Amino acid sequence: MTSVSARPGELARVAAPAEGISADELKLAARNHGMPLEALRYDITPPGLHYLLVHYDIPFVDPASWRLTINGAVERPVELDLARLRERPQVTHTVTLECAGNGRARFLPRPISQPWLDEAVGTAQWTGTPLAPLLREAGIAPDAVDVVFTGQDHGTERGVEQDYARSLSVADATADDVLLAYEMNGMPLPPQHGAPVRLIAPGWYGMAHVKWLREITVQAEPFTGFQNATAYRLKQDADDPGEPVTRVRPKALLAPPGFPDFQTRRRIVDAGEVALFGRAWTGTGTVARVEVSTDGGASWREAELGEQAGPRAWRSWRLTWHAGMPGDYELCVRATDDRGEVQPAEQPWNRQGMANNMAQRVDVTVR
Ligand SMILES: Nc1nc2c(c(=O)[nH]1)N[C@H]1C(S)=C(S)[C@@H](COP(=O)(O)O)O[C@H]1N2
Ligand SMILES: [Mo]
Repeated sequence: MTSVSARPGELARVAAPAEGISADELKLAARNHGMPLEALRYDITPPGLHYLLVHYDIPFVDPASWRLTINGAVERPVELDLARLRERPQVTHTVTLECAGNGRARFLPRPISQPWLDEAVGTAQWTGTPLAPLLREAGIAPDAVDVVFTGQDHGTERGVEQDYARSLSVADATADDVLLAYEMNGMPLPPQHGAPVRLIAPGWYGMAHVKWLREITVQAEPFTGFQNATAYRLKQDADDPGEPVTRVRPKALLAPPGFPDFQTRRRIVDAGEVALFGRAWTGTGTVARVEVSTDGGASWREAELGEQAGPRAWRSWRLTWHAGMPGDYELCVRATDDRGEVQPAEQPWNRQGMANNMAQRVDVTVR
């Protein structure tokens, strides 16, 4: 793990060619769990099965003394407690969240950080109050450009001590579907998911959905904090400022068919008709198609698409596989969005292991 003596702004380390997962990475992986992929079966991810990503510690926040301040380039700064926030108009959005680092451990060489494979995803019903009317009441200054969301959690990251903070542009922060959420699946937010209040920015990768929110600052200058300027960027090398990571790229996942081998997670199915089921999502537009290959990508069959609970929620897909000859197979799944963006077979590499939406591969033995 990076030490506190790291040079501020230093890049994440990249693993040497044969370097395995270290105890430091295992510490991260044991804290930040993924969604077991069999939970793709549920429209709404049941409590505890939603993936979890916490950069520092889960802060202990007393909901009775919690306050949210809205300040900076506004005409009338606002301070709200939880009761006043709950009195405001209430809406619920069903939203699929995916960590921008999902798929990081599949890059070669492997950027060292939380080593996700495919499982950093989940879908919840988020209830809260829309942010845009609150910001309008505060009176956004005409020259404002960014809105910074700051959490209560504190730590150091690559030598930079900070409270977790991320910004959105004024336009993105005032989109109709952006919420200050205080409930998840009809219950008060659990501690690990941002209690008592978090931001929900539907369609954005996970890092934008700031948990344990304590302050919203409107700025007339672009935000240059660590999580925007350094961390969540698509970089090639140490000197590359990189492009920002923003909205979720299209992705499909297969709920694991048959049953698993304990050690390898290889799937075992009986020859004959195998019902394949999964989910697909995207942060922009809609999922137009899901395809499955059982021959290593040589040929593809189109799955049947199901319903989705909201514009930014995953949708189900299904396909019957006629598994004939016993033997080992590699199943491959890919989504295409309504603009024709297809999940790639191989993801172009980036230095911090971000936004990897290469097509999932699942090892299956037909017996
Ligand atoms: N305050 C704060 N907000 C945060 C984080 C964090 O570490 N601190 N992690 C972010 C990241 S990287 C992700 S992927 C999502 C994860 O949300 P979840 O744990 O509710 O699934 O929260 C985001 N919001
Ligand atoms: Mo994340």
